[in-house]
Amino acid sequence: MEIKSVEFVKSSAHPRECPPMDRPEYAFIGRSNVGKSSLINMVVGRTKMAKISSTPGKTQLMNHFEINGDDVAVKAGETSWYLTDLPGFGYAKISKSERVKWERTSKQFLEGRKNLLCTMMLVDSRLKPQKVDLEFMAYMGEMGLPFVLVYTKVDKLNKTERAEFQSKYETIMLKQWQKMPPVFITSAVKGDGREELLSFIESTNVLF
Ligand SMILES: Nc1nc2c(ncn2[C@@H]2O[C@H](COP(=O)(O)OP(=O)(O)OP(=O)(O)O)[C@@H](O)[C@H]2O)c(=O)[nH]1
Ligand SMILES: [Mg+2]
Repeated sequence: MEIKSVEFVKSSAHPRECPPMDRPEYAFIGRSNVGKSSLINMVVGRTKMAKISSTPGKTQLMNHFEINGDDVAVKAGETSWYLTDLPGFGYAKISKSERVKWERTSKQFLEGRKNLLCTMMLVDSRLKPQKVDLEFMAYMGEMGLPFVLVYTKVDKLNKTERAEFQSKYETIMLKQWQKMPPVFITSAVKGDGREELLSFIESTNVLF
């Protein structure tokens, strides 16, 4: 699928402020600093759509981006869709009340957003499987929320390290799951995984 247009729609503090649920949506979720905003920029082919920072906790609101907006999409005979950048979790320096608020808002968003076809669960390929990530996937599984697993920053690993990471992650996942969810191996720096993510989205859009 070609990205013909990208437009920032709005930032929302609460699910009820989010744009209408009138088209397919994909949300990027994961720990602070995992690379959600960077990956969104890489996928849409813009360097500065979603704000990036080396300080964790940069994205505090839910940011909706409209891809191939109606005019363009209608012409091409495709649907327009949303990419959503969600605030990161698991940042050690935030207060307990902030953490509780994040969890409540995110869960309300995920459970109430009927047009959300899939959540992209990002995990950092430089770290060993993190408890909060595994717990969050368990929650999505219990709620029946579809998700895929996205390994980020693979440009930091060599070929052997990548293979090791994948096999370790799979071993841990398979203790909790009967089978692996779809996996995407990505680098926002090198562009790895872009085509794969876009073709996944294209084939999922038809389910809407
Ligand atoms: N080497 C490398 N660095 C990356 C990659 N993706 C992101 N980064 C870096 O990781 C840091 C965090 O990236 P962000 O995209 O802001 O992460 P985020 O998940 O949106 O973070 P929050 O908004 O704080 O939750 C930045 O310094 C990025 O430049 C990648 O694929 N490779
Ligand atoms: Mg961000």
